[in-house]
Amino acid sequence: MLDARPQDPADVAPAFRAALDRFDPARSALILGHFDADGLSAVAILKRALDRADRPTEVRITGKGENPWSPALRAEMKERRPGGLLVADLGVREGDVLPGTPTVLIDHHVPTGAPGAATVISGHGWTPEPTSALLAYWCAQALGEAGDLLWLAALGLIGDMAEGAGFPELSEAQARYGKTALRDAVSLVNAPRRTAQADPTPALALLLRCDSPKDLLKGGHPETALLHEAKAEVAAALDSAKRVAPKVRGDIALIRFASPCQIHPLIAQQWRGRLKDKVVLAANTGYREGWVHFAARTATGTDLIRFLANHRPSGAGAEYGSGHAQATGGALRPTDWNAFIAGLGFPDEQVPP
Ligand SMILES: [Mn+2]
Repeated sequence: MLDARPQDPADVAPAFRAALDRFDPARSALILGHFDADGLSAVAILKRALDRADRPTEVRITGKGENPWSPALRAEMKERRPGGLLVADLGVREGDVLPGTPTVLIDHHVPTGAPGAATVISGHGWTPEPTSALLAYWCAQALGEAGDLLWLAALGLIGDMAEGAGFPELSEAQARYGKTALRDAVSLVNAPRRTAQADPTPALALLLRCDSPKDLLKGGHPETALLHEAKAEVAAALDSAKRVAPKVRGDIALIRFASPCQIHPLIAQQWRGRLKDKVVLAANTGYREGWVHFAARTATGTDLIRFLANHRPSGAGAEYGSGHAQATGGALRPTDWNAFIAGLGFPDEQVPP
């Protein structure tokens, strides 16, 4: 089959335009997005661009442990009967998200399957690799002038650590809006999704309403205070998890703790710098009832997606081992966690089923 997916930035707007033309104009398009800075910024760009083009939209941000390919979310989407689906920063997985509904996947993670009839706008494998928000910004240009949304694309790039990647869009945004303001805005927008409640609503509201990072930080919006509270909650959780000593066996370092906050990626990232010759696993048994969530990072160059595939327990689902070769993780039921961690040489790290 002809692979018409965009191969460089200039291909993105035409591909997006062609996909939108297949949407049912009589019904709202549903925009789904990941709850981090890159995902939320991508959603805000798409919604603002579609609003201006007088195309009706609804937004659904995924919460803790949710993904569009799960039966629960699929049932919810089916109920909404959207005229089309825009799915941002949530991966490219096997099968149609909602069979029969025109779908665009805007993403940059390693694809884990063929997503049926969806239009795929993925920056995965490009050099440099655009994040979802930058791809969304290029998509928005298919609908008209979008220059005022550039700061949102920059938030996504900074949020996903693509600051040094060399995108001219980022340099331009930094010159226009200030490096510090952009970074501070990312830090605030990223905070709510890491809290126990994981409610991204105030962050998204600001991204939809503000006209610059300074407006977001200092515009007197009530949501800004909520983001500061979220940041304080996460900082406190991080503070106690930081004191947990890693257990090292062979090439693997395990840091295990229990917190309702999504701090396992931060802990893994932190130890990655200190244990440079290890695969670092940060496991959180308190994030979601009935699951062990973990983040994997390494400075060794090991392909972690392959590493996890080699150690995949039988019951692992779509939430296991996707993401990026150097930044991945997963969520496992206790039985699967127990098999997984024993297989890695930590039989004493089992959790009660
Ligand atoms: Mn992203």
